[in-house]
Amino acid sequence: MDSSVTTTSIARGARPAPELTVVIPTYNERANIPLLVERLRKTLDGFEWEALFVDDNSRDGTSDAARAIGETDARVRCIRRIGRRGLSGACIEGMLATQARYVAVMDADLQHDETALVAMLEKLRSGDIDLVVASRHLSGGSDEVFSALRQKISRGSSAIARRVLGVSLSDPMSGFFMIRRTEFNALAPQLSSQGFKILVDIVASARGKLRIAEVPFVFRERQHGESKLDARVAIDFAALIVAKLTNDMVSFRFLMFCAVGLTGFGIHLAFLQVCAMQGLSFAKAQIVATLGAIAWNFVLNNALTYHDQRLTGWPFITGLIRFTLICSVGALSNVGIASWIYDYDSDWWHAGIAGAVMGAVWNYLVSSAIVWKQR
Ligand SMILES: Nc1nc2c(ncn2[C@@H]2O[C@H](COP(=O)(O)OP(=O)(O)OP(=O)(O)O)[C@@H](O)[C@H]2O)c(=O)[nH]1
Ligand SMILES: [Mg+2]
Repeated sequence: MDSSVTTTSIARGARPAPELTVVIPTYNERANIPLLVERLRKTLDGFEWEALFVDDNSRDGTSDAARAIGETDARVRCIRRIGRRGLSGACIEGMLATQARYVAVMDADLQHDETALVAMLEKLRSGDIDLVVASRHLSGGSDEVFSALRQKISRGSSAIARRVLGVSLSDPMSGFFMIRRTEFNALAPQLSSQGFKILVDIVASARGKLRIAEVPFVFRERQHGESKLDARVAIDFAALIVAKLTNDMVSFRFLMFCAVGLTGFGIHLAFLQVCAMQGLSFAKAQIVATLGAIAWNFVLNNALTYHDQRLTGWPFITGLIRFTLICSVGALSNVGIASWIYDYDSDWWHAGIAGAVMGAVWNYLVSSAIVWKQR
């Protein structure tokens, strides 16, 4: 054989990619890391696999724990993300960072029964399946460790996902699944990095093109650390539904920004009322009310609309100043555009609404680029 062909096609010392990468998003899961790796070693003995932790700069040293294991076992790797938070984004980043033929996603807290990985892998190896979901709601599976309330919420949101998005899975809220890397790579540009429900997003974005199978698993108690689930997950889920229903045309963030803007309008009127009662001139009252409403909008947008990028400390102050400047320009453009339209169409409402929409779009686009830009 030609030696140049040999060296270029199979470089010396080359190690082929593993067959399976298990992507494990983590946030403050240090104590669970060695336990999980040990269980993966046992379960996946005889397979070519790797574990890829994607850690959002946990304060408890989760990434150090993963790397310490990786020093002696190169099958354990870690991506440390700085300045970013979010479960879906972490999963996507991990899944895009592998050459393995199959990619699984599972939680770090030992709630996902790792032994299901083998059944999942076998289904994908058969060649007829693109995605295997580990389900708590198939016969043989269960989520009995959940409180009655959480079971209800989980089942309710599953029903919404099935009905509204046409996702025909017994457990679309599962965070435990395995997919062919090529299929995932094709879908990745359509996925939202915000939110907690990556599986729903993958299945809804594929629009029936994925061949899907399910395997049962029993959901276990969290071993160490705390749950990161909070009320925000409901907002993220609503965001996902809106985005998928509108073909990604309408961003939920924008709707949220507008909803906050409407509450700001109410605050503006309330300020005017208080200033009038204090005997201020209209011009002064208008300035106070505008600044009050802008500050209100900033605080609410920071807490809700941009929860995943919320500013604290000094960046909060500079963000407020920037937001005030941006909204002042937005208010001027609102008046300018409304007056310009009024010259052509003397309907107050048409001109007023067009001005308000332009102001809102300006405020949204510019503030998301300048105030809450991804760090
Ligand atoms: N990288 C990253 N991982 C996260 C983030 N939020 C949660 N995780 C991880 O995602 C997995 C699931 O989070 P959990 O808090 O256990 O959520 P859950 O299993 O739905 O809820 P519980 O049943 O209450 O534990 C865990 O491995 C977390 O460490 C995040 O913002 N970034
Ligand atoms: Mg958990």
